[in-house]
Amino acid sequence: MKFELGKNKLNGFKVEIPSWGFSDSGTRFHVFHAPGAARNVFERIEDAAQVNKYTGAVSGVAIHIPWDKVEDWKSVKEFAKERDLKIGSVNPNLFQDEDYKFGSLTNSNEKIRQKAIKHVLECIDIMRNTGSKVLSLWLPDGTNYPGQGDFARRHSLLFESLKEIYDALDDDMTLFIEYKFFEPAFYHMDTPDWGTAYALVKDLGEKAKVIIDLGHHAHGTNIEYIVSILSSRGKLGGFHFNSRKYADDDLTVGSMNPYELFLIFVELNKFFDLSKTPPEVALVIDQSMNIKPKIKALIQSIENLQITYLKSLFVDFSSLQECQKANDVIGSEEILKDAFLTDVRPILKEWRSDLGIPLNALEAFEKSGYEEKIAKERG
Ligand code: PSV
Ligand code: MN
Repeated sequence: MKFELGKNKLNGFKVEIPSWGFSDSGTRFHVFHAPGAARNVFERIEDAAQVNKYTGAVSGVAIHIPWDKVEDWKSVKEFAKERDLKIGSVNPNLFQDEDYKFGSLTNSNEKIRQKAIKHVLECIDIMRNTGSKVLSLWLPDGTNYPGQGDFARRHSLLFESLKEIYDALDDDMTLFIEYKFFEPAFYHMDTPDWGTAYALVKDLGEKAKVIIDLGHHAHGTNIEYIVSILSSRGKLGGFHFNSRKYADDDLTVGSMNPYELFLIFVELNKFFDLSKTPPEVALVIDQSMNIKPKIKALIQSIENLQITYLKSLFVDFSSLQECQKANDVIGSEEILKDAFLTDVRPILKEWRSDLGIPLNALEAFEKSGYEEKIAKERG
């Protein structure tokens, strides 16, 4: 029974992958060159199509502006469509400009604030031209030293700037606010946590929601709790999936803490049907594939997500509620563990076979020769 349900759910379970995942990346110490790394948005979409070919689970490609900037956005939309893909969320970039040294949307200089707002408005135009419905905003603003800025004043400047952006959205567009507790600023961040992000999106209005990046919390933060509260208040927009050991490590989702990822899906299932199209929650991967081959790393990430999602479907919720009512702590935990320890890989395999895609995605992609081909063509 669960076997069939699992396969049905996988049909609609789709993940958005980041255009920036296909380009050269590194640490703050060095950017590594990967043979065949994509050099422009078209090559990134081409590579994303490969991930889709071997997983059957890509909903679209998230883009970052100006990294993906082109003159003719309609051609990008067409190019993606021809490959059965959509342009997903549009991510403005407020962290790579000299002017933003002391902040972007919160800068005390009106001209710089306007420049930042203008950039985000340009992103909204790109959304119109590409058919994207989500503006996904991460703000690097903050201060490094006590006394450097006035928290409340910066907060109200931030709200004013966001209001201008929010008012420019079309009715069917959503604004996601992404929080992060540190980096690039180290004394305070202007959107450090889900509480601040929640206050902002609540005051902005219905079209604003919070996006959770799994790498953006302090050690020990209970992320599944955040998922539950934001969802119950109708303010969870989506995820940036990755994994962390220490900080914002941007490692492969599920690689460090598979149980935490499972518990997040357990909470999500209480509020959303993750197999619905269009998705009720945006499931986006935001990783840095510095030392792994990029296309393979994304195939592996999607498999990790599919497996975790399937496991979460095995939770016996009615028994769990009974145990909770009876304060049966061990019983409750055992129900979760039972689901987590279920080997769901046969379901994934059978689903793949039904779909007509190779049973072993990583092996099939490796044998396809695509990596060698792009290494030769792209240098
Ligand atoms: C910031 O660390 C972040 O998570 C934001 O989502 C950015 O847009 C992305 O990383 C860029 O890599
Ligand atoms: Mn992110």
